[in-house]
Amino acid sequence: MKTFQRIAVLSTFIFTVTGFITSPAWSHSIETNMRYIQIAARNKQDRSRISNLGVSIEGVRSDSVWGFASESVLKRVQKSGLRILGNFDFKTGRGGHEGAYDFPMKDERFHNYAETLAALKELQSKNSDIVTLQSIGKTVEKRDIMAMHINTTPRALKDGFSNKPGAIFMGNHHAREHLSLEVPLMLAEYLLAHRADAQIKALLDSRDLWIIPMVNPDGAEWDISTGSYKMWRKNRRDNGDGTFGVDLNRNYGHGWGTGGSDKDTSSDVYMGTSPFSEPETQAIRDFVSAHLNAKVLLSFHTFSELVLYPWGGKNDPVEKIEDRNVFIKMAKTMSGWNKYTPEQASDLYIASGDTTDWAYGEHGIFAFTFELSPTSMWNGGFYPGQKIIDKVFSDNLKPCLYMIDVADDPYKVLKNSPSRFLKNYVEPSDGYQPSFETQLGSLN
Ligand code: 0X9
Ligand code: ZN
Repeated sequence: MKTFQRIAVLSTFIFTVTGFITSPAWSHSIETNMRYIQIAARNKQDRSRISNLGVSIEGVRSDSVWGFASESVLKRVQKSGLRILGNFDFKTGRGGHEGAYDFPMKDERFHNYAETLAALKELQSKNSDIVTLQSIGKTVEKRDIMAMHINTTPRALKDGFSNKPGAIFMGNHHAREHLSLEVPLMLAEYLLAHRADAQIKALLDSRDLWIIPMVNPDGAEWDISTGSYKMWRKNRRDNGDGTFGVDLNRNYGHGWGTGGSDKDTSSDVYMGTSPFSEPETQAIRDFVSAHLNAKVLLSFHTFSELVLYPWGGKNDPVEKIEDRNVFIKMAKTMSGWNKYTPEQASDLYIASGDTTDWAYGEHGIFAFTFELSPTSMWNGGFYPGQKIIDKVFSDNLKPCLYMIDVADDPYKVLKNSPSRFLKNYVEPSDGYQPSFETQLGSLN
């Protein structure tokens, strides 16, 4: 496009969409203090109200709008009581913490930090008899790392501790792996939406569940901070040498720094200055160490469609044969549902300092990494688009329920010990058979 055409088109665009036609200061406003803000809005009445306050609405989503606001318009919106979800400095690309950033419109179903908090809060308030939310620590940039606790015993819920067998699910250690947040969040939604169904009720009644969907909110927000993805992986530690970020999945303290991680601060697999140097991994360490009723743990990552188990930091197989057999049996069983490839993590590549090596190595927790869909970079890689979300969740629902089911005694997967959640359970001939194959068959 020729320059003059570009100017003509641009000014038509600005005059049309910003509503500053009558304002002599419009260009000045845009140059200086114009904010690009996101405001909660569910219907056209909400949108009209926002527009009447002087916001030029540029993007409409099902739950919110994005638009430009000058300083004075912003003040008006703040006074109005409308919920501001994002507040973005259009000129510098920098925003305040909460919800300053967002996904491109085509991926609006993905949850940014503010939306994740809102979704968790909504689930909690609708199920306040069995759900609490707590911050398990702050990130480098002082965001809360939120954990959802689901437990049907009021006392356990109040204390934050339980003697029921526990299962821990987490996501989004790596910033750009946004799908790894959606799956545990949807798991929470699913469990709570089906809490009255006999089998889910039996699981909820007898287990202590923790869901930490967003371990690395700083990184995830950074990845979406400009409206186009940055391919960011690490947290947002200022390394003090012009580089940023530590790879949280190289920062755990079991076999830290013994391979597949880097001392070079600019590396995407930078291990940090010491084991657990990062507040995010400290938060997970302290949380898990305080909840050793947890017998299983699942850390979601993307992508490649894999079910991985320790060790990841060395080639040796898990030394205790019984444990090794549990890992293999569980991995194979879960792969039967999601059709991913089960393997020891180091078969993929050696990487020391990951979550699952630490959880198993320090606490004997049967800890798995799932590398969710897609299969490859050519099929979307880290940014496969929102269309994939529902399928990936339904592929992984049964594996998640199975993890919860076996949390009472993971060794039962090696025995002829039927799940007590099964109504029409048929004694298997060859070890533990997961209870959900027939019970939840209709979910597919
Ligand atoms: O490298 C990682 O941290 C994980 N893959 S990802 O593409 N999501 O970054 C895999 C971790 C598996 N563990 C080991 N191979 N140790
Ligand atoms: Zn990852």
